[in-house]
Amino acid sequence: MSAPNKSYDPVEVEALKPEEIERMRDEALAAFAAAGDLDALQEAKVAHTGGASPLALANREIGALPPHAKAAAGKLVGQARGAVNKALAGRQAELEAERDARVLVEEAVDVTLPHDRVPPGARHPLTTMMERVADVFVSMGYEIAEGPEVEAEWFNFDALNFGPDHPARQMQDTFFVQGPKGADGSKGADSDGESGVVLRTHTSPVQARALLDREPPVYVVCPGRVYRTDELDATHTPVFHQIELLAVDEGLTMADLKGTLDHMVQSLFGADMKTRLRPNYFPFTEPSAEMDMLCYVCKGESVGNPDRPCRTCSSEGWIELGGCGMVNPRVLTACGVDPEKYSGFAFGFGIERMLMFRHNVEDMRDMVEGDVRFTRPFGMEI
Ligand code: FA5
Repeated sequence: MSAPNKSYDPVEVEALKPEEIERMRDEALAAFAAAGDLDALQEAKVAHTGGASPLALANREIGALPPHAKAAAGKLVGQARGAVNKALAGRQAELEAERDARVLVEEAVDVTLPHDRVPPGARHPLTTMMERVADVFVSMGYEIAEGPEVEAEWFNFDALNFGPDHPARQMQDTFFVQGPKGADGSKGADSDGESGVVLRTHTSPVQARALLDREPPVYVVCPGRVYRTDELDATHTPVFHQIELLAVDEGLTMADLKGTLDHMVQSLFGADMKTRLRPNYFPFTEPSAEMDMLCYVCKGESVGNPDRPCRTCSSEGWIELGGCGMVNPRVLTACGVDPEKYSGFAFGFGIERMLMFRHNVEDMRDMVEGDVRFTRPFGMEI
């Protein structure tokens, strides 16, 4: 800043000469106009409006002027600074608008591009099928019951009236679980069946568990995974799923079993469906039956009709579903239920087989190989 002066004219102060102020203003306006982007404008702003800019320095000179000269000089500098700030704001708005327009173009989203390259997961159709069947019974008031897959031989066989020499107990049907080794490293009770522990071969042991856990009346549905030493082929797998139903109450008869089976197939396959029973044998039901349902595709019309063959039932009119019967009184007794007072019915069937005929799956191996090309057509139900 110049030294205080009392008498001289502001035009004699170099920085406050009108042509100097004009030059400073014009230089600022030119710098703003030349700024090509917001960064360049920011630099020009600091240079021409900041504390060390020519106009700011000129403004400081005013303080040293004699009072009579301050107003005119202040007006001159103020007008220049006003013009500079106005130009700055205008250019700022222009550059921001340009940037916004550019971003809209550069960051545009092509909504026609393929999406979901990583498809969401979904439950396996076997799980969905099993829950769909269980839901039929849950809606009738049945309770879901579960049991362990590594099961005591007693629950899997003895409680269900399998005799000690029943062929199902043999190693060619049942996976026995090796017992723990002895403390001295000796071989533990092993696959000769001595461990008394098996991978359950059916869901029927849950019947015994449910009866021991509850007081009658008992109405339970038991979905779950089971194991048998079957080879993997088009119609068998060593690990598969069953769903079991057990009802124990006073006065239950075969008619209740038949009505329940009919209700199940009607809920799953349509109102005009029905079931039929054929005599069979299971140690834990007496009498026992094999249950078939009417073929839901041809409704029996393909039988003896070569013009209308049916792939689903091989033109037999009926599809085999599983086993059923009235709970053997010996099972009730083994589970602490009085067979004089209570009776019950039970049935069980394979979910894989149901998925096969319901969806025309020709090879059970497709269900276990985990290829999404098999599961995808079932939809992405979660
Ligand atoms: C039983 O397992 C009885 N526990 C069913 C039962 C329950 C009868 C309650 C009476 C009362 P079975 O061994 O037939 O029965 O098997 C039932 C179903 O499991 C068969 O109809 C079939 O659909 C399915 N299944 C059996 N073995 C296999 C296998 N290796 N792979 C796929 N499904 C199988």
